[in-house]
Amino acid sequence: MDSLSRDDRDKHLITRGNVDGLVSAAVFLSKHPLSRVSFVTSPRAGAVELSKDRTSREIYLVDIALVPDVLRAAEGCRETQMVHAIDHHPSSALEELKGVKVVEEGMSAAGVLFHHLEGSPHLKKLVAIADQMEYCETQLLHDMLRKHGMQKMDEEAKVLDFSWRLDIEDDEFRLAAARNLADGSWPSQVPSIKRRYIQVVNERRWPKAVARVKAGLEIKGDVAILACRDKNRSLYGFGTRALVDVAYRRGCKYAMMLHERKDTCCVSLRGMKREGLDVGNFVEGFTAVHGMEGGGHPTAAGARIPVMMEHRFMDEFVSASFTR
Ligand SMILES: [Mn+2]
Repeated sequence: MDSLSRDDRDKHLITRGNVDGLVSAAVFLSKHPLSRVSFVTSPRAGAVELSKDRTSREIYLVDIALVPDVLRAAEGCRETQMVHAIDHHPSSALEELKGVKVVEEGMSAAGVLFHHLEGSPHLKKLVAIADQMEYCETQLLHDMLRKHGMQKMDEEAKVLDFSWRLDIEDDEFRLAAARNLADGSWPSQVPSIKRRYIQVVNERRWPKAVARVKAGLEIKGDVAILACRDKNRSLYGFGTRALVDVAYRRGCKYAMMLHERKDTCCVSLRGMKREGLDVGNFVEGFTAVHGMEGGGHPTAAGARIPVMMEHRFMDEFVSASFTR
């Protein structure tokens, strides 16, 4: 019963709730079946999970940007705890983190974790799905496309991506799904994943989300901007993915989604061009001056700002993006 050693419970994975995060969790659980897994929607939420954990000996942050909150939470860890930062985005804050740091660009975060943990070959197809969803043309993806065919890979990526969007808050589902995927199944072979996928398709959520984006989209320079009213918040679960899809087709290089909630405005930013403006840096700089908080990766970031600052944020981002 080696795999049931208590050592397993000493490990904690903190990652995102998207396909890259789900595959990361499957890779991790395949190595450490009894470990804890937390799915988070933002680096800040990751910092909260990290600061609540004072017992795990090894904590893996996978695809979590090292924003100040995260660094602070890591500093609060006990001497006996080791933080591993595994990412596919470079970060200047990396030096400030004590612990194990592995950053590899050009592949999914799940891919970085897979190589780092020397994951089992039966998970290659899943990691390839994560690479594909993250627009990374890796050798592994190439090999899996050759082995299984483009259509199969596309279908399976879509099944997994649609499934978690049925109920974006349902982390129980994510954990169960990752456990099932850990033994090497295709997403469509896992009944709970397949069922959710079919429901999302039947409810026509993707075309509805795209239509809603198209109806509300505003384009300024290279930036596609969508301001959501409260009830539209999640765009049927497709959120920034639907916005990025429409923005990309219209030739935009950046996408910005805003939702106002009372006197706070939540902003999500995406960059569709790798060599463009670093949106994480931009957000960090803006929120350092105007409050309240924000940060992220070069191509994906988020912030909470006072509603009064919304227009200023838009204008400053649009002009910053012009110069690039
Ligand atoms: Mn990422």
